[in-house]
Amino acid sequence: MLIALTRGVSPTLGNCELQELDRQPIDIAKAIEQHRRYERCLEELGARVLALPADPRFPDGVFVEDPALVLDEIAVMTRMGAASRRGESESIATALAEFRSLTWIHEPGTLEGGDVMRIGETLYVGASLRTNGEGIRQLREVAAPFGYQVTAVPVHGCLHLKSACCYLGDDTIIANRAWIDASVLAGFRILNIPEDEPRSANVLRVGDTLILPEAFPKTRKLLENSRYHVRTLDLSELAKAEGAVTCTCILFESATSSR
Ligand code: CIR
Repeated sequence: MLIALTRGVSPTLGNCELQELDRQPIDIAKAIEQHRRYERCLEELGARVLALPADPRFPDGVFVEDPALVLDEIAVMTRMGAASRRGESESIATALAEFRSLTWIHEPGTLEGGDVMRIGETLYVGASLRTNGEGIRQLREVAAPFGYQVTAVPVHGCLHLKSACCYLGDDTIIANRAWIDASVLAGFRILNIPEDEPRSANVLRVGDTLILPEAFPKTRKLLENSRYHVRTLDLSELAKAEGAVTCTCILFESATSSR
């Protein structure tokens, strides 16, 4: 069964970490409603939503993608580059321990789940301000016994690798080439996002559907013209916290599998 692990929106979301954006007031009630619709969308697409309660201690707790990377065989608990967020890991670890054995990234390594784009047995990992070389090295070490290769991708001008590119399946990646050197992705078909929608490369595939914020109509058209089935959601308040569609859940099959 496909599980989507989520966490409710913290009432303190307005104090979130920000890297590339200026702070704007966030309407918490609206953020909660938008997040609820996001969870409903995941359910409609066939996922069982496992929702952790909001935790006022952690403004960014809703962005559950960053504290963990769930592979088919194990879960890697990351050590987030944003120190204010590290306390989020405990409850995520407890939830994931029901499904996978856990392994942890240790100091001085840092790694955030938003920096990891998995394509088959390759983990592309953003070398960003949140993920350092030691975090990438440790991930390579823990993932290698299960047959994964790790390829580092320098990221500039955005928060995470998956702010710059996401895998859509069928050897296709949607990307903002201004933020990554796309030469490491040679061999894939690259869909270039429209220049005036630079934050639209963060797209979440669930089954055969792509979820995209409704703020990106040109990107929607691009995807639909490429024959993808797209669902859009209003995520305006989470976007002010530098979040988008992949960062707000961890999607994984409940059973472990070895490949
Ligand atoms: C942060 O800066 O950590 C949060 N405000 C946003 C995290 C978004 N995470 C993601 O895209 N994977």
